[in-house]
Amino acid sequence: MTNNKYVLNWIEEMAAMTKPDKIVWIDGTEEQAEALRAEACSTGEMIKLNQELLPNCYLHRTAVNDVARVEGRTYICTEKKEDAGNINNWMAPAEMKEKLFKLYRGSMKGRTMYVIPYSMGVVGSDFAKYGIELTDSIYVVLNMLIMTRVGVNVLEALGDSPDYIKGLHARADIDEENRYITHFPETNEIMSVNSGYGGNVLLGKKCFALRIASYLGRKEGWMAEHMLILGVEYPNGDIKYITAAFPSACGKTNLAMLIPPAIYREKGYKVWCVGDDIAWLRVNKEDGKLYAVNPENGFFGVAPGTNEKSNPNALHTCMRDTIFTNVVHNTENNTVWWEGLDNNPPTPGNAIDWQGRPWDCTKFDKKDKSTCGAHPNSRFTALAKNCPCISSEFNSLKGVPVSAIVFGGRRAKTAPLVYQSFDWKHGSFVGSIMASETTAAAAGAVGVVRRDPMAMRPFVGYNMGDYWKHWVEMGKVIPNAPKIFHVNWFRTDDEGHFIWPGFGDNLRVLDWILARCEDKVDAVETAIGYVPKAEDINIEGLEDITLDTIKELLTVDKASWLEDVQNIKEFYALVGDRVPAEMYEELAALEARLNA
Ligand code: GTP
Ligand code: SPV
Ligand code: MN
Repeated sequence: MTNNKYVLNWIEEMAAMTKPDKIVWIDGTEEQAEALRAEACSTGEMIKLNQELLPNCYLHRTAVNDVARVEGRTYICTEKKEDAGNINNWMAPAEMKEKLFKLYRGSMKGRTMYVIPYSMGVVGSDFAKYGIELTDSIYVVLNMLIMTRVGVNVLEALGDSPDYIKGLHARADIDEENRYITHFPETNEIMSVNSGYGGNVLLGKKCFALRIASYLGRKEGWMAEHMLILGVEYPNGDIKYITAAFPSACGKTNLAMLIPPAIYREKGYKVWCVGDDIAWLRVNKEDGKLYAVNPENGFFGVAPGTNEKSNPNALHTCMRDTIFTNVVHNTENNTVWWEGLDNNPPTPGNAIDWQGRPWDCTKFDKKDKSTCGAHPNSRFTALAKNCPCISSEFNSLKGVPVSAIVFGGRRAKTAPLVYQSFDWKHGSFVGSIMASETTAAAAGAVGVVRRDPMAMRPFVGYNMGDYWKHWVEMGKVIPNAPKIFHVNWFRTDDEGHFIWPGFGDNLRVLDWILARCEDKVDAVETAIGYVPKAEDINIEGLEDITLDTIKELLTVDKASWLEDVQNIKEFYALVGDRVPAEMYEELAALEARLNA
């Protein structure tokens, strides 16, 4: 399919090491995809679901030990350790490759190596970057066909150039002790072994579009961020765009596809989704604004909790052309189910859980995750073009102009519903001090507060301190920079219930944010930033939420913030000596304001 010698030589080398029985090039045609689906079904790798209810939908179960990203086994391999920084795991490239090559050697014997030429971004656009993933997994091929733009046209666009990201994935033995997700940003390489799960193996996503791309962005003067992109359409037809960075499983997909509350819908408000996970941002020379594109082609969304009320758009998106991973199989009608879909789980005898065992929904206990039918990090892989609210700018070559950047985390206390930073530098600081309770999206304990700067802690492909410096520097070259905000949908009351209704009602907060961007509404200056006047958050039509609730949600408790400041100091010390001076200035200023 190509004469590019950089591509051909590399594939030859990788095949000589992994020893596949054959090599198949993925051309992006429907015929080839269909043949692969049939093959995967014949071996049990995938299950074809009810084609009347769920046309072109399939179910896949991963190994029980392989259900989420593994941050402890994710490495940034730069020549110098300082360039990866203290937040990343590091190993010297030569040492890591020696270790990996042993695991790869002969690992594809008896198997097929698939060659996937793919593009992150619209093929041929200024934003686009190309990659080739070699994998021995049909599941990976079929997911990449949804999540990225795959095909011969990518190779045509690449031509004779060596400028592509090399990705090698082998399932090997799915051995968690020898699982490695490794990145070589200095040589544009990604190597993944012993996993078959999502972010570990769909190398275009977190590995390329965030870890490698963040490194390239710094080198080339742009940004790769863990952000959704949405457009709010006003009754007069104006559309304003917002990007938002929340940690994994903290609400990006939900916010990106939100349906406005009735009182907004009746007035004519609409929300359009441009992306739900990753944004690539560049300064536009003509108007000096920051423009965003979503480099992906689909959604790899969290299934549990997705329902007709919380996220109808996501639900409709995954009613066709979708691969479900680790959800419940309803064998009565050959469909799928997950916790929080509806109140009708498949009855005992008709249900297979995510581990492939018979599942008894009557034994379900909210407090015991082991009784779940679907894994808490079970996912759907669905095409963006099937989303009812996909933006008409989804395939735009130049992207959409960003009015506001929103950071957010899962904080039971401390962080108010929303606040605005004083300026870009302070906004970068606000991003750097983000914290959130951990979720099931990564292996490890759930519900522990940890600092997750810009929601990028697991995804920055270089030194975190240098990344913050890049943020500060970008502010100086964006003449019409977006305003920066912070939100928290997850404050809880004394019984641990979320106070704010969230989901569609989050538009009420976005409405205030955009009004601030247009200088249409006042705010109260506090130690941490500008907070809304309670009466400026529209609560019309909300049951149970009064002006007092909003006041409570907006309180800034100085004592808990001062506690946070101590924790931030420790975190900055951990990040190390490349934390930019600007961040320490902001931290000192925050502490002084809190003590004033
Ligand atoms: P990744 O795909 O892992 O990056 O996750 P994400 O940030 O896209 O998170 P997603 O939108 O899938 O939401 C994850 C979980 O948060 C789901 O269980 C949602 O039901 C829940 N959630 C999302 N938005 C809200 C909200 O506004 N309020 C509350 N209380 N929960 C929410
Ligand atoms: C995340 O964990 O942020 C995800 C899922 O979006 S994964 O692709 O597995 O990283
Ligand atoms: Mn994500």
